[in-house]
Amino acid sequence: MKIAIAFFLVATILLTGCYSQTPPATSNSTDAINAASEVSVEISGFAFTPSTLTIAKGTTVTWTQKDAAPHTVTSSAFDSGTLNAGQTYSRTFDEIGSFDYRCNFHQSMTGKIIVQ
Ligand SMILES: [Cu+2]
Repeated sequence: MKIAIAFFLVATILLTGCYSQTPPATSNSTDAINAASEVSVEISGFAFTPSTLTIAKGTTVTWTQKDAAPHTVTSSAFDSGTLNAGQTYSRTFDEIGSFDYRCNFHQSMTGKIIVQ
């Protein structure tokens, strides 16, 4: 009987070890995309953070303006208008594609939304 119990314990430990070493099947395919249904981009220090954002179709992105200077979120497909400190702009991306955007006032401020 002791041998049976010992065998059971060893088998359990071996099985547990195997499972813990198996990586999740989706680890490689999902790390680049933000899978949340609502994602935030911060505008501060004259930059968009993150500057490149990959999202799923149907995701709403909200930009929050934290600089004292006014900024815009502007592309050929959308335009926030002037955002002063504390203001936000949201857009839901229902189309697959790549959207480059910039601030109308500061040419160095650029960002990109990739919709998959
Ligand atoms: Cu700006």
